[in-house]
Amino acid sequence: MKNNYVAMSASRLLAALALTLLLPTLALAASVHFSELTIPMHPGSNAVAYPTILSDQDDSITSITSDCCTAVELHTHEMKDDIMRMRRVKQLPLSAGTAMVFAPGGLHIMLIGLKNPLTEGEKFKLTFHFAHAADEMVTFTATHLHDATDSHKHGE
Ligand SMILES: [Cu+2]
Repeated sequence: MKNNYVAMSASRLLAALALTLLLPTLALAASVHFSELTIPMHPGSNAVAYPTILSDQDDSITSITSDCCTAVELHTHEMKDDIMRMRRVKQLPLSAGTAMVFAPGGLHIMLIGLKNPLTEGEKFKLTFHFAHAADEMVTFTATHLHDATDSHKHGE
């Protein structure tokens, strides 16, 4: 049992090392990197995604398209008259080397009018369009979140 654990740690260390060695290569291969590609399970006909996006160059996201729903919009939140409201962001600037972090209560991608109800493990292909970089098709997966920290309302 103990030996097993040690062996697993060693292979994890090797995997981490391999990833570190690979990263510079990946950075050259693509100019925009995406992570946190999950869509929290959510009742209703809308869904949200909170990716992290890192661009190698100054750029901006001009639109996002998908055939999974009626529309895909970039939203942020702002306080107005003590009420938190969603505001649509038409164009999202990305600074070279600075990760754009989407998060509940802040920036989010909204999938409006899902064609089918959200099911766990379902894949969503979203195509990001940029001012400079080439279009990037990214796959998100619907995932059940165990902590209910998302108090964000996405009805209607
Ligand atoms: Cu929203």
